[in-house]
Amino acid sequence: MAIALNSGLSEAATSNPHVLAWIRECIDLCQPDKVVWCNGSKEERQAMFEQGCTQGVFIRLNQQKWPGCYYHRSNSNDVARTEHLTFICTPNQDLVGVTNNWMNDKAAYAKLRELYRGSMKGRTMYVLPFIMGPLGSPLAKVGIELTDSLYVAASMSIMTRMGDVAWKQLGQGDEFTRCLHSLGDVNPDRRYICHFPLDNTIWSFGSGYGGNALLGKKCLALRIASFLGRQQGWMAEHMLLMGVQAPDGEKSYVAAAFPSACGKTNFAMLIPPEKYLKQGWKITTIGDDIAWMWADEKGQLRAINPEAGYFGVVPGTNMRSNPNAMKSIAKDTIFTNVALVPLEDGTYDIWWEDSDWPAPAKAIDWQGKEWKPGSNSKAAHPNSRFTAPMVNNPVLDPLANDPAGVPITAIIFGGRRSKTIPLVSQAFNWIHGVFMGAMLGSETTAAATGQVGVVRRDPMAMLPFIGYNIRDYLVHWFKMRKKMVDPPRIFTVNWFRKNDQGQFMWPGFGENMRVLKWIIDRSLGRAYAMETPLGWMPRPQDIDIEGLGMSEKDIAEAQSINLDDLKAEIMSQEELFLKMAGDMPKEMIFQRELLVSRM
Ligand code: GTP
Ligand code: SPV
Ligand code: MN
Repeated sequence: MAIALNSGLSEAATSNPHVLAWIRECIDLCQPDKVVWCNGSKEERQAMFEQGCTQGVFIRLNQQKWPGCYYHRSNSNDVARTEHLTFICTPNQDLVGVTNNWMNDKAAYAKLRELYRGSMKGRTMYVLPFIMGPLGSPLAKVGIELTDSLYVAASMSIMTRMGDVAWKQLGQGDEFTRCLHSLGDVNPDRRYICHFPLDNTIWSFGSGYGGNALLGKKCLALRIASFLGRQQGWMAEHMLLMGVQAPDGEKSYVAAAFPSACGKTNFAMLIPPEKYLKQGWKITTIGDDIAWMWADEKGQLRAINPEAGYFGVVPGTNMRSNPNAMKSIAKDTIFTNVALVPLEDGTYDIWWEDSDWPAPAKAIDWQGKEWKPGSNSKAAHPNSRFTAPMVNNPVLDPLANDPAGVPITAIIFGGRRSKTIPLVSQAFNWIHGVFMGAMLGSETTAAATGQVGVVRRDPMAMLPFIGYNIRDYLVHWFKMRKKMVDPPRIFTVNWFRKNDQGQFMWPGFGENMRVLKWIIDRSLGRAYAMETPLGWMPRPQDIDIEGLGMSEKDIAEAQSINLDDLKAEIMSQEELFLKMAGDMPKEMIFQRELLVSRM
């Protein structure tokens, strides 16, 4: 990091005229005191932490317990994605469809320009050149983020491949996503997350929170990328990617879309039950949040993870639920909005609900207020997050950096549904699978502001992330089928179904391996299933329950379909049909009819 004061472009790390012209414009608009060109090195990140500690952006954690780890507290009005302040900006509204907030692009530029004007006075502008995707991948994309947040700069250097690699891939070309970010005064009334897909541009103002501010993530790798993917014939999805290795060495790769805070990170790092470990089963992680997928020249769907780190939910993470996540966050990690625990030697520990440690006698909560056990509030924000480099993950898949990606055997959709939706079912075919994904419903979580726990339709777990018209998005899913010879089998799971006593009917986490095994076996044509209105489902005896502590009857209950509940579900699916009205692809209408006939 060029810490030395320098204004503007004298220390530019590139001679690319498009980059220089754009940065010059942004400097003129935002008027930072200085400009720092970042290279993404570990030394640079360390320098950012040091500087952040003196500026109050970071707090150094106890380095014996948390080596290389730092704490950051964001503004308490700024702790989750703000979907109502997120816009797709185009000349006409039809490009963005009925599920996105739209602004006319010219109007949006004009409005935000006034906010950016002088917003970096007295601040530093960090220039962050990054690549989304493994180096050399046909899908890898260059982005450059300009930000006045040291937290964003340090986080992006964990979450992306940053530095010279990006300048090299870009060369003298113009193909990069222009990402402009300013904290402004972190006022929700002046907060806008604007995407200009036609200009490959993102303007984010007034928020320092992850998905709103780390612009390589949801903004580029999902909203802009999904738009580009549709034009170029590939897919950007809100999916984890995992490897499943059988005892005989056979390796399968699975992609799974669950809405925000519905279990992707946990599933991607799953540790199989004892019995499976003894047999030699092994799960490895490619990615925990985003997948880019394309069909190769043989008609095989392949996927890469565009990210290089994990921005994961902290509460609930512990050695029982997710030991691999605990190991991933043991060093070189940023913790945002968990509770701080002052230690006697003047250093800080951290704590969160459902962690491995008993609640501390005294802590400072995510809002900076004193907290004691019995305080009527959470110490850590339910959407507090870790930012950890993926190289920390003990089960990182050897192909995680492979530019050729991994071949996908199965695609899984899953929501958080306390009622109605069974543990697992398989689509009859690709078109039915797309319908299943499009009808995905899930109870809202703390990952976005707004009410928590209400069921909403979240097509492919992409509702907040489709960067264009959902009509065209669904058609794109159907079209992708034509590029594939033997498409992945498609499944729906629900780890979150509850009984009448309000307890989870399925233990989840590592035990999800048992369902995953059936999914792999089905995909490879070697497991039994019975036909139901929802699709193919395992009989209770088709799910391995040895050592699980559940009976076949319990499985049957977790799998049961209540016709009245299902009718209500189908009625609530109608909502999306009405919303899309004449825009709903005919495949979807037919699938709905078929579902009703199967009832
Ligand atoms: P984002 O990062 O927001 O996209 O979330 P995610 O999909 O990666 O979700 P994550 O794995 O962080 O899990 C979110 C919450 O779901 C945590 O509180 C977990 O404890 C809980 N969870 C994850 N897997 C399971 C499961 O199999 N069963 C149950 N009951 N809870 C789970
Ligand atoms: C999500 O909300 O799906 C996340 C966290 O993965 S964020 O990066 O904020 O989008
Ligand atoms: Mn996510």
